Amino acid sequence: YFPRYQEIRNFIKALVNKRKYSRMIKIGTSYEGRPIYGVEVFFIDAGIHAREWATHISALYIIKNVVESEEKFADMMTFVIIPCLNPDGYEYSHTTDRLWRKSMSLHTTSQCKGVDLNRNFDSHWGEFRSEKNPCTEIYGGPEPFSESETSALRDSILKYKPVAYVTIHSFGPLLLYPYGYTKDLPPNWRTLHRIATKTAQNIEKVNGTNYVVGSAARVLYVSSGGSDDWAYDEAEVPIVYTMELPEYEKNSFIVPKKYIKPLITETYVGFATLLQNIYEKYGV
Ligand code: 0X9
Ligand code: ZN
Repeated sequence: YFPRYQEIRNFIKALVNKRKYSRMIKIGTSYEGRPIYGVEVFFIDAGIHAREWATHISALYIIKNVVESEEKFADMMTFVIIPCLNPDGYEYSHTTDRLWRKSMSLHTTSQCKGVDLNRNFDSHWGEFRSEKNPCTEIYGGPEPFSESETSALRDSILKYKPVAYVTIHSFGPLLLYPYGYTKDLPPNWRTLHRIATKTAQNIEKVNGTNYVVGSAARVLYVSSGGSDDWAYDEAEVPIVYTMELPEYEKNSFIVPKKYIKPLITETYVGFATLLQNIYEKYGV
């Protein structure tokens, strides 16, 4: 099932209490005042877009496995996993509008709420597939980092300087590396492509899901202001992916309950493959 935000909070609190090495961190506060939590345990976020419910549960499953595993994950790397970057939007998608995408902030005299958090980062902000009209689904906000949620993520990435940043979205299945704002490829795209291809192969072994690998702008569309491009260009994180989890009904964010287990299982295998490859390349 799909937990409400309070349940997400209780779940990770109970998990981290079991282990000495992991603790819960608060990276900031949402517009409506909800604390945004992560577990300090590679840097992953989920739920930038409220309605993408496949993402929150996948991140929770990764947290659970990392914390409970007998493998010495914690010795390999420090993890920051944020299961719900947009708690206000997530709650709203439960209570009021299942297909809500944005944050819940109100900036203008307009009645329309919400900013598309994945258009609000300071990377070619407002240039492509981003709207100035607050009533649209892809409103980029009044200025870059106008949102508490995106600022919290920015500050946290700058603080932890992760070697890898994965942002989980839906739907795909796609494993995308920068750039989103241009069809040009980034300097280390061969490495990014190789690791992504291995990851896709391992995921396919689980349930046969076929991830398509490539740059966001080439495989999906050109859009700017995304967290991935900002992390790569501005925060200089060398390994960056946007993972678009599979769709289970055509063009839908709805995940029928019977697919939850196969989904979180294969996503975890993807995470483990990425981790292994990143560790081999950058681990100490
Ligand atoms: O448009 C987006 O923000 C992402 N797709 S979604 O359907 N989940 O909304 C894709 C973002 C890919 N990255 C960049 N364009 N930077
Ligand atoms: Zn998304």
